[in-house]
Parts: sequence; C-alpha cells; structure tokens
Amino acid sequence: MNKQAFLEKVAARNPGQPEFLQAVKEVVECIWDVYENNPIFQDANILERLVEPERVIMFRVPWVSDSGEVNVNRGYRVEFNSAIGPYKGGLRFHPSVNLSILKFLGFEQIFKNALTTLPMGGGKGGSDFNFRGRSDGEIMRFCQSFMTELQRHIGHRTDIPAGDIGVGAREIGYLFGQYKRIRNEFTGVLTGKGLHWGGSLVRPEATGFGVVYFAEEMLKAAGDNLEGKKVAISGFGNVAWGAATKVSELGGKVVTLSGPDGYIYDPDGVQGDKIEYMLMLRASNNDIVAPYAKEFPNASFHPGKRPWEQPVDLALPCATQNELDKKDAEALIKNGCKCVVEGANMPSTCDAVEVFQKAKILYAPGKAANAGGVTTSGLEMSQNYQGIPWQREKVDAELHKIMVRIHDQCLEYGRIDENYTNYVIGANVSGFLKVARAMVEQGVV
Ligand code: NDP
Ligand code: 2IT
Repeated sequence: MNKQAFLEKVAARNPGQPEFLQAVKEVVECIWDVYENNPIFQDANILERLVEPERVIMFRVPWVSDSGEVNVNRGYRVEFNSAIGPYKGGLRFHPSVNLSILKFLGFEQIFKNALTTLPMGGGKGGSDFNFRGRSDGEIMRFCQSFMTELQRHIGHRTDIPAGDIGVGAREIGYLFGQYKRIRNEFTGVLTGKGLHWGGSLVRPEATGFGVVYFAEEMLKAAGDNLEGKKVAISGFGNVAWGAATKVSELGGKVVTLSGPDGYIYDPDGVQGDKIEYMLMLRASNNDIVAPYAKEFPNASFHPGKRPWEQPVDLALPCATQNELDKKDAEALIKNGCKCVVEGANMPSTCDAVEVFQKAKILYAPGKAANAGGVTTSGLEMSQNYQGIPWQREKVDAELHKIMVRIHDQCLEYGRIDENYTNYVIGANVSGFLKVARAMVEQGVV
C-alpha cells in the first residue's frame, strides 16, 4: 500500500474524526520513508495496528446538580498503545471533548511518551463536562460519578490517568478519593496528586517548565538564548502559568496571555504578582482574561483576538488544538518571530506548520516540547512505586535532563543540514522507532 492509499483507508475507517486524522497524517508523512525501508515493520503491519486503539471505553456519567436536576455527560478512556508501558495520559473535561479529540490526543501521547524514555504507553480520556458556572460540590459529584465507572478499567500497573484541560489538582483529588473508596487501595493510580498524598514536587509547573527548557535548547543549538526576548503566550491555564514563570526566571519577558474572550498585551511583562493574579483568575471558574487589564492599567485587552498579531521573538501556544492558523503564522513571521514552541497539543494547523517550515524558523511540535508534564508524571510514578518522595531539586534536574535528551533525539533524526532541524520529523521518527520495535518484538497482539 502506498502512503496515499494508507491515509485514505484510515480516513474511511474513522469518519467524522478530523482531529484524529490530522494527527495521523502528520505522523505518517514524517515516518513513511522509515516505514518503507523497514520490511520488518511492514511484515508486522505496524502502521495499521498503530492507528487502531487497543481499547476505547465510552460510558454514561450521570450526576445531580445543586438544584436537584439530573445531568448526563459522556465519559471516555482511549487506551491507545501499551507497547512500551501501561497506558498513560491525561483526562480532559471540556464541552468540546469528543472521540476524535481524545483519539488525536491519545495517538500523540504514544510518541510523546516514547520520547521521554520512561516506560509509559499512550492513552487519553475525559468528558464533555463544562465546569464553567458549576459549584465545587457539583464538580465533586461529577468527578465521583466519572470515577465510579472508570475505576474498573484503570490501575497503577494498567492505566494511569492525569490532568489536562479542565482537570487540575482539585479534580484529581476528587477522582482519587472515589477510586480509593471503591477499590479500597492506596496506589499511584493517578498522577498530579496532592503533595501530601503521593504527588510529586514540580508536577504542577512541569509542562510549562519543560516547554521553556526545550525552547532554551533550541535557541542554544542556534547560538542564542532567552535573555531579553519578548514572548507571546496563549491560554492562562496550567501550562501557560508554568511557561510564564520559567520564561521570566530565565530573563525573557512574557507580553501576552489569552482566554476564550481575547488576549492581554502587557508591555511590562507578566511576572511576579501578576502570575499569582493569573492563577486567581483561573481558579475563579470564570475563564476570562479581560479583568487583568483593569487590575494592571498598563496592559491592554484585545477582545476576540489572538496574541499572534503582536511583534515578538518567541511564541508559545499553550491553550488548545488548532488555535494558531496560517494567517496567524504569517503574521508572526512578518513581525520577526524566530521561534515557535508548542505547549498545547497540536495548537498549530497543518497550514501554519507549513508556513513555519518554509520560513525555516525554529519550530517544535507539542509532542516533543510539552513532554515535561508527562515526564514528571512518570517521575511521580517512580516515587509512588518506591514509596519515597524526591526532593524538588532532584525532580527538576531529572525533568531538565529528559527535556535535553528529547531535544537531542530531535536533532539526531530531524537534522536536515548545519543550519536547519525539522523538529517534527525528529520527534515523530524517534518516537515511532521505539514503539514500532517494541511492537515487533512482542508479536501480533
Ligand atoms: P487548562 O484547563 O489549565 O487551561 C486551558 C486553557 O486553554 C484555558 O485558558 C482554556 O480556556 C483554553 N481553552 C481550552 N479549550 C479551548 C478551546 N476549545 N478554545 C479556546 N480556548 C480553549 O489546561 P492546560 O493548561 O492543562 O492545557 C493546555 C494545553 O496544554 C492543552 O492543549 C493540553 O492538552 C496541553 N497539555 C497539558 C499538559 C498538562 O500537564 N496539563 C501536558 C501537556 C500538554 P477555556 O477552558 O475557557 O476554553
Ligand atoms: O498531554 C499531556 O501530556 C498531558 N496532559 C499530561 C499527561 C500525564 O499523564 O501527565
């Protein structure tokens, strides 16, 4: 089968799943030559097996609101690939969640987790639950109902979920409590846990820190650094917060944040107290950034717009998939942006990626650059298995080391010439080779 026929077959088997097909296409485009040159992979039909999740679980999540109304949401867990370890990946609670989005995220997670070099397979789950306007009690009851079903499918050696959009420390707490109650066992079945009950230091900030460690390596390889750089960040959630914190620590200046209502431009930089304020805004369950400009009058609010229209040196998209399109990419390049590093999963559309690659700027895909979150989840698992918590410095040093190693892998497989590295090829080929070899060695399962 040639590449086109393969992609057509996947499209025909997965109708109505555009995000999943987008993620598959990107990987297949990058690894096809490697696949064609490895008859062992073809004999084992690795690619067709790889795009088929090992298991997809879908379930009803009924819960009662404060006013006594009975609500029904849909819950999912996509257990995509366990060739190199137990299924591992986050849970997303957002009204936009559907099977296509969770399959794209689960598929990406396979390669991302392989890049970390830790023993973790790929999975993802979540629900179309909308936390906006919900009380704490409602969020708790929803999480309990969700876990009442999910608990029979997961386990600390089987499938270890974590957070993602809409799932942070609070939700992980409620989910863990319900798991423990039903199963009557205290294990590291979830990561991102509270510090006093099995969580790891640095996990909350790990994704954002990792993005910036990765950006630092990219700049270093190009003979540059973060000092004095102007940085645009989108989102104002967990990943955006960690990234903003680390950028300002390393001498860069974050000038934008964004929410579904628009973006903030702050010429003085988002740092110090402003980062605390950002956390407060997020915790309010209101999900808007507009109040920032009232609190800090030097900042301006741009309703309905995206931050990519600002002249910056670096762009770190940290909100969600397909939030940066061709026009945004062209605007960034026109305004002199030299480096785009993805904190979110698949935030750039295919057309936008093409613009970056044609312009030959430094561009890194989420599956390499945002792997710091799941890396630190892997370190949390190690601590749970050992029964001993590690010091902050040790976790941060391991995270840093692994981000540097992921960067090295991208160079090894994606270096085109002295002056240009295709990080998309580097990440996909390196991740694919590990998983494909493990699948061959384990036979047809
Ligand atoms: P949070 O829920 O903390 O923040 C997400 C941010 O993105 C919010 O500002 C949110 O606002 C916005 N957002 C979410 N969905 C949409 C949408 N459909 N359209 C526009 N804006 C949206 O999530 P995280 O910071 O944890 O996650 C951000 C990104 O990083 C995601 O792509 C996630 O998959 C990825 N990621 C997260 C990791 C983690 O460890 N948490 C690890 C690696 C990657 P609103 O909800 O109002 O839309
Ligand atoms: O997309 C991701 O890598 C995450 N949401 C983190 C997954 C995890 O298991 O820590």
